[in-house]
Amino acid sequence: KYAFWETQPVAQFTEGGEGEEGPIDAPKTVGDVRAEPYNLPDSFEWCTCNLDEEAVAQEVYELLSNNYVEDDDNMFRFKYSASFLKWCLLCPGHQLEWLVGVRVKASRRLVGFISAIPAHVRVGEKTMAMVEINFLCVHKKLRSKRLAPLLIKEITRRVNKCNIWQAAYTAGVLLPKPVATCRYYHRSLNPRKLIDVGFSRLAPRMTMARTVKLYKLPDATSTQGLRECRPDDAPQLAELLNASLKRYKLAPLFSPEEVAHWFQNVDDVVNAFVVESPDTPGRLTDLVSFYTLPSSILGHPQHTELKAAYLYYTVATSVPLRQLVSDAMILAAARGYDVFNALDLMHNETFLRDLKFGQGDGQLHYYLYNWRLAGGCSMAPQDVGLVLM
Ligand code: NHW
Ligand code: EN5
Repeated sequence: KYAFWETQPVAQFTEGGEGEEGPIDAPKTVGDVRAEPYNLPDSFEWCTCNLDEEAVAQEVYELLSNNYVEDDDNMFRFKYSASFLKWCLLCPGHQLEWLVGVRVKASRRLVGFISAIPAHVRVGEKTMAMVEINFLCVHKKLRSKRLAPLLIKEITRRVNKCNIWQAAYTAGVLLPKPVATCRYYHRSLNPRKLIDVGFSRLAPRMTMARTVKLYKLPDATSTQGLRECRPDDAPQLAELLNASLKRYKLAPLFSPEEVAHWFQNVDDVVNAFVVESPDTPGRLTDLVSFYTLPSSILGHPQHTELKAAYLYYTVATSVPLRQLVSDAMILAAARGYDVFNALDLMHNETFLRDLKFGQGDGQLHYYLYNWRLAGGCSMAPQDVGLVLM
């Protein structure tokens, strides 16, 4: 069990409460890090995926569209758009050598990928320069050949070369050892389609007409002063957001430049809305944001794509969080989304029931690389203030 993960500096299932909070590996320097890439099987080669090149962005998009994460019943597969991948991976401070690909030598075909982006993440009292790892993918035809451990070791090497020793990542699968485990919740916006494609079911003793009525939303939002976030909001929004994230045990810290990047309005990629105080023009009091992640509907005769919004970061100071999220759902419904998703982290428990979210069948485990929590303990979903794409 876990032949690879047992060799890595991650908390193990077997350990008791002995460890101190802190790094798991003995401290190293950049000079200690292996200079050469890890050896791949003979027919493969490493590459750096420059997503600034449209053709390369398209290759990564196609690899993921055909081979990335599916639900437990293989009915849906995440379909991150090329523009989403560029937004996500070409963020402030990005390093092209952290967009690692594996190609077949003979054909140059891209068959593997993993990414890292820089972030400052606080765990308890300690804020560290880390990376966030995402989009690990091996082509379906090349599964179970131990390519994933090579991708992980190679990106670790490239990140260590930049003097970064910790990482955060999430996965639906159980690995040693989660720092937290969250649940997905789903709010139907287009119940007829969701039922048609098997994403949800008609509840017992409910008709389609009653279901459609149950999930119907108003046309207009209710929060006074709610407007699209603008680039010049970034400095004040960074203050507001960082202050709000202090409440959690695991949370990022955003620079104004990062806020300007992550909280933009780009159609079908990300949407961010702020509340500008109706009393004090220019003063920002609240934030609500969501990102767009469609899924392919596998093997359905009519429908091919599910359009999902995922709740991203929120800050509620002048109105209840439930009202901000309700307005975000109204805006998403008007923009043609089929479903609005959220995790049970941060303070999301305070609105899930009232806003008619239902628990999904998926989990999301949070992990840290080379960092142990005090006593090997994990935290509750409500202690998590970090959202990864
Ligand atoms: S989670 C989404 C991951 N991607 C997918 O699920 C896509 C569909 N699946 C695949 O493409 C978000 C393949 O099944 C993958 C595994 C590539 C997943 N994380 O090559 P082998 C992320 O991207 C372990 C980590 O034979 P395969 C986060 C597995 O337990 N490890 O399998 C990524 C086993 O190890 P074990 C995973 O099916 C975080 C080994 O891989 C994993 O052909 C990465 C088997 O390898 C997963 N999701 O390929 C870690 N799934 O110990 C970052 C399986 O059990 C760490 N495995 O023998 C930090 C690095 C940076 C540090 C910097 C300081
Ligand atoms: C790393 N950044 O399982 C991400 N999704 O619940 C990688 N279920 O959509 C980690 N199975 O419950 C990703 N409908 C881990 C998640 C992988 C994808 C996944 C789950 C999350 C999901 C849906 C569809 C299930 C289809 C059958 C689901 C029920 C919704 C229903 C709506 C009405 C009220 C009750 C619930």
